[in-house]
Amino acid sequence: MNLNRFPRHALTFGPSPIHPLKRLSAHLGGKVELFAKREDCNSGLAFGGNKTRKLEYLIPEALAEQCDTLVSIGGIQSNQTRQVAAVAAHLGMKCVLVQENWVNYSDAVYDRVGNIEMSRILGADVRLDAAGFDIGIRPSWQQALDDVRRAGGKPFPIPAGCSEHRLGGLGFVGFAEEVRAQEASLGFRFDYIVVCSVTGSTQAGMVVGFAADGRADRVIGIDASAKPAQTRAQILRIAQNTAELVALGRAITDQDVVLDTRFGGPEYGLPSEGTLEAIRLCARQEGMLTDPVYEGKSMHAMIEMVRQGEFPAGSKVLYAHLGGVPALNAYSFLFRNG
Ligand code: 1AC
Repeated sequence: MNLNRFPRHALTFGPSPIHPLKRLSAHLGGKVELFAKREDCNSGLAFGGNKTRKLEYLIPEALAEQCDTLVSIGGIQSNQTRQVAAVAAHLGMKCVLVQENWVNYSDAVYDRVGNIEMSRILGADVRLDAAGFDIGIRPSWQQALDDVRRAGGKPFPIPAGCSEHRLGGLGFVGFAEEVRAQEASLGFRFDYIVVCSVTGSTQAGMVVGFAADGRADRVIGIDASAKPAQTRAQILRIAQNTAELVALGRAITDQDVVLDTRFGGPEYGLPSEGTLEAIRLCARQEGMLTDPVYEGKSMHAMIEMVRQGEFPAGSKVLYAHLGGVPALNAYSFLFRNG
């Protein structure tokens, strides 16, 4: 496998930290050791997150092609679009963001605070669109690309979550390599890696990266799309393409993709009671914040799997914290009593 032949433009601080979740592990019975790898604090660019790691491999192409405008898409409270806006500002590029109405939820200021507020402050041209949730290629985004071209600009297309981009899986192949280096200094290997999945390239990259040491199916994806068939198909397709790109040396098959569909409901962007309980428990045991759209769902899954004894005693489980917390402000009503 060869990741080094792909140019990388540094946008992160370097390896994101790994630390134990000691109080949460003890609270859940102490039979399983939980750890977190903190992509939520991987960069100084508007709080960073998993997309910043992926963009490190897309940006060299944008620069080589002399594009002047990054064009991306997500929901109103998209983390992707906030991270693209920050990277555009950092590079002195323009940014157009399509924010579709992916979530059936509206706090009074849902379209004013959190991620979207930051994108506006970062100088992006933010365009609200009424279309509902869909992780595929969207007409609104293609329209935004055409608008930039018609105005004489050169757009660089960045699909939702960077996922449908040819290079979108590379960042998280690098994540696996980084974990291996960190394991060497920690002196142990993680038995499972828990990760939230919606548009697919985060898990796809990890599946390829951990396939290199036989752990592809130890990457436990937690669906947060509540449309798991589409998410699963996208993870598999991106993983297969990424495996070829990096010359993994073996094909990725359906058996390599583990996607737990129990925790994504009731809908994309809407938390269940379990999500909310997990957010509060993790915050109160560890001082670590998660959000109702992504990380609260994967945290709920990990907690429930420990409670149900689904990880063998003695397992070391790595929770990949992908970011997402800036959306919390948009859900203030849910937390009005803590
Ligand atoms: C859905 C891509 C996604 C975001 O934050 O916009 N994770």
